[in-house]
Amino acid sequence: MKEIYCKGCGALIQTKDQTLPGFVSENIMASFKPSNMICQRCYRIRHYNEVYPYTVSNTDFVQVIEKIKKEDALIVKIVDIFDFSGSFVPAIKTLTGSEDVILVGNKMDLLPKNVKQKKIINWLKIMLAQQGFTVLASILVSAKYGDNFDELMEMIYKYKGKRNVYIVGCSNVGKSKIVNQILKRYLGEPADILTVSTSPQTTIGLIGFPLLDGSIIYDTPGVINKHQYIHYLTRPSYKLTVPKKEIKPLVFQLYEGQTLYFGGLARLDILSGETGDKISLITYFANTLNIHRTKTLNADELYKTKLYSLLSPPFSEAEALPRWVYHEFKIRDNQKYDIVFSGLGFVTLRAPFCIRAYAPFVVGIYTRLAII
Ligand SMILES: Nc1nc2c(ncn2[C@@H]2O[C@H](COP(=O)(O)OP(=O)(O)OP(=O)(O)O)[C@@H](O)[C@H]2O)c(=O)[nH]1
Ligand SMILES: [Mg+2]
Repeated sequence: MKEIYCKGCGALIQTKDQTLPGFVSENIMASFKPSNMICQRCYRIRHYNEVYPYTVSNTDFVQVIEKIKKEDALIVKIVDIFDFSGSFVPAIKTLTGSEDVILVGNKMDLLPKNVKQKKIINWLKIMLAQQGFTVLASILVSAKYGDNFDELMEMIYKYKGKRNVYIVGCSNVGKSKIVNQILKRYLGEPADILTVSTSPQTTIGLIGFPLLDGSIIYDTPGVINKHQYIHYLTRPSYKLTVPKKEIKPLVFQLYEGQTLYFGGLARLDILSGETGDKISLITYFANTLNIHRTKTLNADELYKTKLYSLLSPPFSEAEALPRWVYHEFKIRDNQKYDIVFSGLGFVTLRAPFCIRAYAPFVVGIYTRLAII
């Protein structure tokens, strides 16, 4: 029998195992055209917002890499602008062997409206230079609202020549949502074709669509980032940590010896501040995440007694977050920095400062020059 692939996620269609992507019943198999086949998993994600247990592995992505390596293609590398380092995957260039990369910072709708795009693009350039990574061009977009898509398409056509285009990047950065926008806006598709979800590993296989000149644009499975909180939280908890709307920054005046808790998921202690003991700090987290201020002296006791209630999510012991560790940042110049809790959010403050940032050890904590 000819192999058929799911139109929503690219998984190989099969009738044997309901627990795996690509499953359809024999009835569905008999009554749908192969080109319109949607697997049960995609159907349930789309219509019931269901989540399937996933296996955390990069095998799907590795298969894609093998294919890209064999051809001269244009790589459109997507990063989540809200979690640049967590979603950057520097190895993509070496893995694909391609020099021709366009960098797309997606989810710009989450950044506060007063932030200048030019500033973020400049910041991206500095980040790329630090990674020793060169790109043909960079752009910010919002796949949710279609912002800057005309410019993105112009860029793609300008640089691709006759080549195929691969949309690649970390899982959950919005690759499929970007391709859906392209299909709707420029290729006459009436509705969203590709399955999109808040859970990682939604897209399983390569899914290609012809562009106007006959070359193919491919959605691809994402690279799994094991440092995301999603692997430790239930879905309701995780949803509270993911920003869905423009982030409202909060300003805190903190003193030496004060602590902020970000739900029960991360913590920041002020050891010493900019002008002696006081520090002005701005937080950028999902508006649904509760931020609680306390004295550092009381912080451990508060965590013991109020985790799952005042300090939540998580909401129960079932959401067993791995052991916490802290990183101490002592910066002496007078530039503005972000302290980033990968996949959760960041705080901005001006040096000099000495702070401790805590999170479960699997979560990346790092500092960078302030993005905003
Ligand atoms: N706010 C906002 N959310 C977005 C945007 N683009 C994607 N998302 C959300 O991000 C989540 C992941 O989107 P997908 O398109 O499934 O991501 P993906 O990169 O294809 O993920 P995989 O298929 O798992 O590799 C979904 O909840 C989307 O609704 C955007 O521009 N803005
Ligand atoms: Mg996808």
